[in-house]
Amino acid sequence: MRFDVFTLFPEMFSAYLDESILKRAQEVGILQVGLHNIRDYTTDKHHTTADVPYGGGGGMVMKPEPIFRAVESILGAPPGCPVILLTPQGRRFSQKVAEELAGYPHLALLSGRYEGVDERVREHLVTDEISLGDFVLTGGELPAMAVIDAVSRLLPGVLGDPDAPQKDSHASGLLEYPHYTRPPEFRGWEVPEVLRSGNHAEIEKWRQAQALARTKKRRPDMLTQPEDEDGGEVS
Ligand code: 4GX
Repeated sequence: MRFDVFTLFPEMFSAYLDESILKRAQEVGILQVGLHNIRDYTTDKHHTTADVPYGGGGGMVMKPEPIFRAVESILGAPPGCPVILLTPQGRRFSQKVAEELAGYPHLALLSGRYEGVDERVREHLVTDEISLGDFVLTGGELPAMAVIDAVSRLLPGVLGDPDAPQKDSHASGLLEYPHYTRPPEFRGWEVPEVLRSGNHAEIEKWRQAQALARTKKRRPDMLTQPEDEDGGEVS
């Protein structure tokens, strides 16, 4: 699968993508990420990427020309893949959305800064808008990285255990049960006896009960609303 990211800060992505699981996914060729600096697609002397808003009100808005030039020179006109804008006004990102996106061979991600992008970019270039959640970030780079991460780990061969994505909390519809590792006692706090019993049927029963109790307490919405009908507020 390939992602092409359009951003004013491509360097922000490298530290995250060039470590651990996503690094290996790129090395073995399961994942490709192209990072494109929108500033490289300006044509004016000062490499202007943003300007003041029509109608006033302060702040800056990203200009349409460099964004169209960048996306169309990499992906063609019209682009042959979804072009996703990261914005608090988008549909809420979730495991279900990650699964949907993992079905595409190629995605473009557009990370905005300032007050956002000129509306003509949304209307005539962007095909989907995704929000990481109802909070305000300084830019769309972190949400783009979250999308790349959550989608990439679903691709066959990225995780060591091929069943891992099906075992995920949210894929199962329940929060995860508690995890323990050695030592069996730490500062007087013991690992539950059942986990050390070797009785795998009992262990499975305990884990399911724990997952259900935890979900009831922390995320009752996950039990009443199937998958992820968020019904939440919109910014
Ligand atoms: N989930 N932000 C984007 C600038 C912007 C605004 C509108 C395009 C359109 C965010 C989030 C988020 C802040 C990133 C505003 N770009 N993005 N930025 N939450 O808060 O996705």
